[in-house]
Amino acid sequence: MQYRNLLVEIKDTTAIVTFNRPAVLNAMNTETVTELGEAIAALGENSQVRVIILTGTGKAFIAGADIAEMSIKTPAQARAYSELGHRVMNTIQNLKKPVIAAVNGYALGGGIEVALSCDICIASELAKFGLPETILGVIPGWGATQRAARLIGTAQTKELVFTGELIDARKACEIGLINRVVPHEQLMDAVMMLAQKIGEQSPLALSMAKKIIHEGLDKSLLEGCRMETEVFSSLFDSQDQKEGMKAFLEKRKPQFSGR
Ligand code: DAK
Repeated sequence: MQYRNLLVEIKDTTAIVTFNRPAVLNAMNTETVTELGEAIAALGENSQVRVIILTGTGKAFIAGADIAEMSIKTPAQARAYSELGHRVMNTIQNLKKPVIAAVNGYALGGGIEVALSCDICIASELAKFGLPETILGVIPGWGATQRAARLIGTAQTKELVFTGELIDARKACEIGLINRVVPHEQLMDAVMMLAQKIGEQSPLALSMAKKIIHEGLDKSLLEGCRMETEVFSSLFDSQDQKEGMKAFLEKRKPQFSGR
């Protein structure tokens, strides 16, 4: 796959998508957002790929939406831009495969929004997070007001949005925005190891777990637990359940087909 603003590499069962506009700290213009949606959809269909990692070239993960491009938008164009971003973030969130953000540097505005749409976020100790939209006279437009509020609560989200201040990776971890902080030079090794571990699990079980964790957020506890029972029992009709339990009893590693 060839893109102008992304590098895509597949190693074994893990795909690495790297935002690659270092001259503007990987700021996302319309073309980059479009390419991200296309790359994620294609990797979702690629049967070799079990886990996807998103990361950035240079000192940024993503320094936000491209302000130069955004500055001249009309309200109608801004709406289309916001809707495009939402479609792409939803593609990541609804993908049947786990997506990990490996945040190597600045994750600002739209950069946090990409990380928030991923399933797990691991950051370098040099990473910085922030939602600086209000100083630009706008609000986050690709889901941060909604996803961050659900993940870290309204108080922490309001502080990030209202002040626009950058926080370091440790603070981001403390407030639950990310999973873990690692030394900068160990970031990709740590994330690759995590991806490999996840890649060994049943792809079908992973996709169903991801789906119901997200769907459960919009349900009552009782409805969510009922949904879990439905999915749990339906998996007993799958090859992955047969293989996983057989492999355990035969004291060997399972070979999952994802069906
Ligand atoms: N857009 C465009 N260019 C950017 C950029 C950005 N977001 N961030 C950095 N750059 C460019 C800089 O202009 C500079 O370009 P040159 O001057 O070299 O031509 C180059 O990248 C290097 O940046 P700096 O020289 O500034 O580097 P420093 O290390 O000094 O500072 C910084 C790094 C990350 C602190 C600083 O660059 C910075 O503050 N950047 C802006 C960060 C920011 O405000 N990001 C949030 C963008 S707002 C919506 C849809 C989406 C969104 C909102 C609404 N709707 C449609 C409603 C999303 C909004 C955002 O993401």
